[in-house]
Amino acid sequence: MARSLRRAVVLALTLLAIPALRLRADDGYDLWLRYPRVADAGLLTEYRGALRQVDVEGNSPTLRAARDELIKGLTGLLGAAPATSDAITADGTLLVGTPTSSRVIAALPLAAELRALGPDGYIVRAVRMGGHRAIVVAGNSDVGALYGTFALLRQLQTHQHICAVALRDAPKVQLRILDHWDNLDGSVERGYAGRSIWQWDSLPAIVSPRYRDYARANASIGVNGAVVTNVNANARVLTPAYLEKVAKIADVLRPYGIRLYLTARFSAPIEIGGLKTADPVDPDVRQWWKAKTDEIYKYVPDFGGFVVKANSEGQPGPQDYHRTHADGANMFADALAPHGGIVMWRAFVYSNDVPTDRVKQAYDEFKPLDGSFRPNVLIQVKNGPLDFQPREPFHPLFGAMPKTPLMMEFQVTKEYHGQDTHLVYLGREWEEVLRADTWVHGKGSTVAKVVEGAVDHYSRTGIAGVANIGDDRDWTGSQFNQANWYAFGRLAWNPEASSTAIADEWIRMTFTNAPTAVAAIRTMMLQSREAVVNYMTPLGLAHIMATGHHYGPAPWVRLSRADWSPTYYHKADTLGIGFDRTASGSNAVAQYAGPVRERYGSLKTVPDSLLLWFHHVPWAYKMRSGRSLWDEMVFRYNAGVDTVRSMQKLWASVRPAVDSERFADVSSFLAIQEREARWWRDAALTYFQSFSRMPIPAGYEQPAHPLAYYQRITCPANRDKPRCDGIP
Ligand code: BDP
Repeated sequence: MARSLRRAVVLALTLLAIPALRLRADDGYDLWLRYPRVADAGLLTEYRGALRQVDVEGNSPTLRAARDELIKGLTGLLGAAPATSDAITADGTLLVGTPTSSRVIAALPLAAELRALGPDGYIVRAVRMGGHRAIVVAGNSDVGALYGTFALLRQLQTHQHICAVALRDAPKVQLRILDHWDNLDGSVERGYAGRSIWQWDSLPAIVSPRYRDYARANASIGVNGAVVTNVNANARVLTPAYLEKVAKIADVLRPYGIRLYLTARFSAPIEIGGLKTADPVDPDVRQWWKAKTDEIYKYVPDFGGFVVKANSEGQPGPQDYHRTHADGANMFADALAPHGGIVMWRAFVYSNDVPTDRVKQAYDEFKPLDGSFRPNVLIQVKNGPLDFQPREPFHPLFGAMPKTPLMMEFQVTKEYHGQDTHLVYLGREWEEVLRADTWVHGKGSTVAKVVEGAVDHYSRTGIAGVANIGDDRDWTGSQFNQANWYAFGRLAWNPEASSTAIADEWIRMTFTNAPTAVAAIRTMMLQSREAVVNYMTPLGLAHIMATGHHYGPAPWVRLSRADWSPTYYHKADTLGIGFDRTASGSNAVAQYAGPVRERYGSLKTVPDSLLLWFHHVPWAYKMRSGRSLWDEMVFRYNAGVDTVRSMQKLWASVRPAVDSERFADVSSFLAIQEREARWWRDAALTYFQSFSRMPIPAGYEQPAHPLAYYQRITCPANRDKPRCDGIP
């Protein structure tokens, strides 16, 4: 409410300030599928000539979806609906289908090339047929043809020539899945975009049209799975009343090639099954899950499977019965296998009694289980060993379980990155992790290659992203958060893709093709990740966010449980700061392969960006820049604030190219970000200064308030809205 009011005020002021509005106000609902008319006259002529008529051969729900999208897209982009046809009768036909749905496509000389691309691959190519110029969009499967359709539309949306179009692509990862941390009461854990889009109360009677737009958006970026419930699971979703609702959602997602998955609460046999135990080796428990799984497939015949969070943060799991993660995962795997379903078992675990460095625990628990999981189990591993921080080293499990498919888990929702308001393009962060070299089989065994199965030859591969989607009109709580949804899909499709190229595409499809504006917005996006690292957790700091909501700074917090406490993570004292994870400390660095271990383990070679993650360093330590560690910290915190200011300037420069509503929206959020970057900087520096006892060098802005002031600032515990009391 507060946010929509603020937006309305900002918009009204903007409207008053701009005498002639050239661009239609836009609330962002259409995401990157906006299809505005192509303004460049030359391109428009080219497109109209090449796409006079559309011939989608086949009538499956998926091919119908492709036809609908083409008509919508071309009508918008070209200014008039294309003719439809069922034959190539003239120059300028767009032919879409598969070798099965279309005899013409089957007869084209690209069959073998197409087959090599696998079920989801496609070819989009300018060809001549019967003396006529045509463009073919061919997939091996209907969904492949749908992906090809979106690829062609992307060419038009980003103003590429298509006369000689020649695209060929296939995903490098099989499972490209969005995880919704959505609860059955409509709330979203770590959601900053309103309520859940799944309207459980009105399902199955009412099927919101939004589900289809959600599916379209996902298909356009290659996402092919949706886990619709929170990892902190509720067994009720497995009851018939809910399965009926679940089935309705699955029906809408299916034509778009998206399978539905559910989270399984480990104790469901007790909670809804009336059993006394949930022990995974108990025959009654196993039979219960088998029957429950069979029942789910009656509602959703292509049900994808389960995600399970077990023995983590208080969730029930096999260890409650002195069984292993493998015993637990395999029980589900056995129930799912006859139907072709899979289990995504999360490795985000840490013990309740804090025996050791928290970042070591997932590796310690899972590595010994390598080889003991069923073939339809994937272990889902967060990108870093802690918890979705602005910067972490890659998780040491990647590369360490050659016999078990590991899938990547990214967090698209920005729990630890300023949530809805701060502009942070996560494509940059994910690219950094994916390109990190594990060195498990020598140089080039990057995390991307591990996840693709190219290092250990996994039979199943996957990437999951914790969704940032809610029922806000703009879907993601801010215009720029849409870019993270987009980048997630594109990187899941190809983990080796460039985050810069992805940003470029997204900007062109979402905002404008005007070259100077594209360049300005791209610069903002590419800078934004390092900015947030600098103003929140520079030099390898982590988890110094306030407890609970994780929004603002609170490095001073010390809780009864050490490994939930910021003080545990930064370990600042009068001598220095940082977590010693070398052999003289927790030795977490030993979980990495030789060359990585050596690089991170030595002060001489550890990159500045991870210095305090691995080392406890004296305040006066001389950095590569020549500054002392303390001065470097001051420098970085200030650089973070300065970058946000330069992002504001860049955004101001694109005003003529962006519609007023979204322009105002982003401007107001950038103003919040600038203020809160200062809040972060000043709170962190005044606190750390109480240990370093060194001055903030002249030339830098001095904190406006004493430490006690920052310590008094409070935010609502469950903040869907960014208002905290007392931010200076
Ligand atoms: C943490 C979140 C918590 C999640 C948990 C998880 O704060 O809400 O339940 O991750 O991934 O980052 O299970």
